Amino acid sequence: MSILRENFLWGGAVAAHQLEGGWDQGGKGISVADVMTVGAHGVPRRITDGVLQGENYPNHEAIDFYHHYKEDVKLFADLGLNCFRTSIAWTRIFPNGDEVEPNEEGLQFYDDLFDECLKYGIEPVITLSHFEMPYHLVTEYGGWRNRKMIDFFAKFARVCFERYKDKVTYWMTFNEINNQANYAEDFAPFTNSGIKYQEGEDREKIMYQAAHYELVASAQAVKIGHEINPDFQIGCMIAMCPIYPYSCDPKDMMMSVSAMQKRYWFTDVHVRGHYPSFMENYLARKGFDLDITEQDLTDLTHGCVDYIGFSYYMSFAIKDHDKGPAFDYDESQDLVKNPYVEASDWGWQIDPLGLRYAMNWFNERYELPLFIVENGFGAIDEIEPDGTINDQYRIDYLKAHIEMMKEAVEFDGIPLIGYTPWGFIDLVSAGTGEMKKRYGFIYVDKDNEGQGTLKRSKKKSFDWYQQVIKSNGEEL
Ligand code: BGP
Repeated sequence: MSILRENFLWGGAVAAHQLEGGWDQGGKGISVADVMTVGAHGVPRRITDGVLQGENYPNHEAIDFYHHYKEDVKLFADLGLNCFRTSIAWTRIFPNGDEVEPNEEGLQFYDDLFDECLKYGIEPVITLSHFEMPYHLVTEYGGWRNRKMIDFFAKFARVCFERYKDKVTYWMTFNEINNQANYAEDFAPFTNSGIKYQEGEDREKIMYQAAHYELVASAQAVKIGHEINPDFQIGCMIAMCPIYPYSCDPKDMMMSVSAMQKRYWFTDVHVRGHYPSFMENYLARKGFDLDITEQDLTDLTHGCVDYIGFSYYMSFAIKDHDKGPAFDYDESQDLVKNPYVEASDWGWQIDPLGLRYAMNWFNERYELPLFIVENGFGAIDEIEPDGTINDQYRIDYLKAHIEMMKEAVEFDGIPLIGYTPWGFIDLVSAGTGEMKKRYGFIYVDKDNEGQGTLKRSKKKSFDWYQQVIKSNGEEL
């Protein structure tokens, strides 16, 4: 008997702009992802003023899933997946974002893709907005700093829900909506909200305004979705990196509470339909006079999510730096290295037990079903002379995390819907824009310079994950 439920969703996760390619095909418009720079090792990506990157720009072709999806879905079936998490590129449906009518060719592409999945018993799990809003909405409206975005998003959501109402049950509104809490850097806010900051602007205030509009848009989408199909399960998607206190000094402990509030209040609004008290006080204390209407507050109460989707890659630790009673969290100053865990080549602190901790944190706070929609190990894979890829490090990482996920179910009684490891087929990294940081069980022959045959092959982890699924998580 498996610890996990009978119909547990075993899948893999990707996002449209990181694997589809075909960036200018089928009537697709330009998205923010098409105009980002490629970051180097350890250097985050930057935004541009709409400069389309060079011919070999990784996500323009990506792994060309747009043309290879039939052969790929067949491989996914061979792997044994019963679900496939991807996103719908907003720019395939509304190329500019503000059109009256959607683009039929884009809608048809996802119809065909979902049909192909369903043919093999693979259920599509869909994120509506995964770091790729139409770039036109940025230049014309300033992205999510503009209230008009709510209507554009709600319309996009309605069109998708209506079109795919019989093919998709599990949806998510905004990928890692809380990433933009890291407003100091350019990458996270831009990808999430299409916001480019001007010199001298109060970034934090703008971020909270944008986040508010997104949360209202998400709530409206949830309501629309439930009206279209009451069986829909519509979740939020939170980037979860638990922030531990560095020590048992009460000040570190309180700092950790405060930091968790500042990063995860988005979940409070998604789940409970209203702002938590600490956030109301914080906004007032800062003097942020946001555009929040009575109607917005009503909308929030009518659009609570059905489950919590989250990504989990790493944990953080935090130290109080004599902040006084406010414990205002500043990521760049207050996060410290955790001496108890190792880090990946990209400095991501590897902490399997943190997954069980995170699941407990969500469960105690919200008592909603959880769905682990991203988890994985980014590494540079070496090809052996015989062509094989022996990615034991990836297996080790995932095995350790699945063990903790099972403990959370077995010992803590946490309701868990499924598990979809990130980038199970190699794709373009979101954080760096490169190909060389790989997560896949399926290797794709393409390098950082955009060269390669695009041939797919199985890594060692492919057979391992196949066995994990077959045994419903018993054989790790
Ligand atoms: C998450 C994103 C994904 C993804 C993943 C890995 O934050 O939702 O889009 O790419 O992280 O990150 P990276 O690609 O930077 O290694």
